Amino acid sequence: MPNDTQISKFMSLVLRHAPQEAGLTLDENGWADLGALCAVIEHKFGASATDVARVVAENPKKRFAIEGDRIRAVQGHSVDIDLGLQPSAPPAILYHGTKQEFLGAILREGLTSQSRQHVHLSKDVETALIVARRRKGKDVILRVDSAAMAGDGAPFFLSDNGVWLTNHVPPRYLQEISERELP
Ligand code: HQG
Repeated sequence: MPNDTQISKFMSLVLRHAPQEAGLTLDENGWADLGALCAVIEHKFGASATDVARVVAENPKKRFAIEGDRIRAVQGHSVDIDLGLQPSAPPAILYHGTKQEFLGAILREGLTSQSRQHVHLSKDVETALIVARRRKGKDVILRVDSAAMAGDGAPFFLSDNGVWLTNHVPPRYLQEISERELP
């Protein structure tokens, strides 16, 4: 029996990046047909619709949303969809967890969305550290002056699972947090 993490990873792949891997299409807001996704998952993993519902409900980061007979990922897309999020006022400070190897480029160009639709920012240092630790190498945590950015007109969006999203963070709003300040 596959574990929930394998199913969840496959769902992230399909619903954020490559719906064609499951023969699915996403609508302009990122929704896919739940029944069709469950059929693919049943075929691939031998898991039922009940298993899919459990993966969605118990996902530690609440990555997916089900509405009636449709499902979508709540953030993290590389495919061009519109989550329909309304801009909202961010906390004064946000954080971004990354790696030392990217720091030079980030301080030159700012944070850019890379392969995703948005730059992802965390509400606290602890969450940013978890994001940073997904990759090998030395962790770097950046403090983002989101109050100043918002004051200068940059839009911020809060995803349904609590990730702050924006388009680009120019270097002047970034400051590296020194190691001794980290938890
Ligand atoms: C870096 C996970 C060079 C950026 C997490 C990051 C998050 C630059 C990497 C979500 C750069 C992109 C997203 C620049 C940014 N030059 N490197 N100018 N600007 N970078 O995975 O923020 O588990 O696309 O620092 O929890 O790491 O998928 O973004 O290291 O919320 O739900 O380029 O993914 O959520 O990597 O992570 P990513 P991220 P899930």
